Amino acid sequence: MNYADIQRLYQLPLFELLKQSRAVHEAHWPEREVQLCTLLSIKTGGCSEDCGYCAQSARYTTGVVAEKLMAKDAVMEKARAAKANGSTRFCMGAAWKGVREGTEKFEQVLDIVRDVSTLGMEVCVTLGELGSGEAVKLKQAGVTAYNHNIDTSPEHYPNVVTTHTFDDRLRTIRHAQDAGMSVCCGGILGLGEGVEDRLRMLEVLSSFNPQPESVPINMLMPIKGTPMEENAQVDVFDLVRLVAIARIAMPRTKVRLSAGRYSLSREGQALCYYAGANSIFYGEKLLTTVNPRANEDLALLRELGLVPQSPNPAQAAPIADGAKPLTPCCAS
Ligand code: SAM
Ligand code: DTB
Ligand code: SF4
Repeated sequence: MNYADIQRLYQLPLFELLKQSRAVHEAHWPEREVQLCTLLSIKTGGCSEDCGYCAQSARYTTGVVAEKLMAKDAVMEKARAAKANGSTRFCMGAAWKGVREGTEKFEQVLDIVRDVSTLGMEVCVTLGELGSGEAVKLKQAGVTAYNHNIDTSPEHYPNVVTTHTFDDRLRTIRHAQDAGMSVCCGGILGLGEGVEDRLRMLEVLSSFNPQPESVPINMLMPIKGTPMEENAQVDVFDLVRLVAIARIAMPRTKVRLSAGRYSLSREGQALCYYAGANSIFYGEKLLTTVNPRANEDLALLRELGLVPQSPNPAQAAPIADGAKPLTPCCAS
């Protein structure tokens, strides 16, 4: 969807926007289902990158202590618990700039993925930059989705991160898609961006071919010690509008309420579900920060008449539309 159309949606009276997003949601999704995804940080802290929002960058003193890659048995224990608690997706995050074939750490990750993929959940990893070879290996090991966010607009990105570029992010996304993985790609609200950056971010995401299988919408968790610790909180109606526009611009994409849900009221979350959000990170910890308690999330879903999605591990990655250009991957 182009910028002008997205902007027109943004300018609609809120209830008119919600009417449209609800109609798109009802036409494409089982109305009551919400996917529960569990996150696990398998390698925490000590990251070389300078992402201005991140607790795990080694450039800032945030109180996060750098740890080694978790052992496979410990990861499997968490993955089994996630499944037992009703999650249908297990997402493993690592605080790395990226991974390279032939390194010990990459082989260890592949080994972990092979085992986790036997449990019958969707397997998502977020490991930073990938080349085409790494993407193929991850797919073969059993990864169903790769999470790599564009985080904001291309114009605002250099104000947030200087150690890699927006084009680097696009390149990794293309490698993941070319290898046949689904792509989970979204962003963060609250990075000091303007409305136009938020809408540009949705324009870029919706221009992907294929569109992302899922779009996480994070609100900044302000981390003490980072350059963004004092950023203003995101307004709930801005979040709801963004969710609604994402639903309309990417009808078949799961829209995942991500970081920042801890500070959203139950009513705020209900509006997001109504607007088209159909997935959440579930469990009381994200990577390093807090998330609502599982029993509170389940209680809210019950109260709203929503139900956790049933497992669907065989889900195929979205297919590109042959008549359109593929996800942009920049010059080189
Ligand atoms: N290093 C990998 C990368 O950058 O893609 C994977 C881990 S990174 C922590 C994954 C995503 O978490 C980021 O792209 C960002 O969208 C989100 N994130 C990290 N810190 C956050 C924060 N303080 N508030 C909200 N979202 C955050
Ligand atoms: C995403 O978009 N959000 C998740 C997941 N993908 C990896 C991570 C949120 C992290 C929030 C900050 C933290 O816990 O450190
Ligand atoms: Fe590193 Fe990812 Fe955090 Fe950036 S967002 S500092 S790449 S862990």
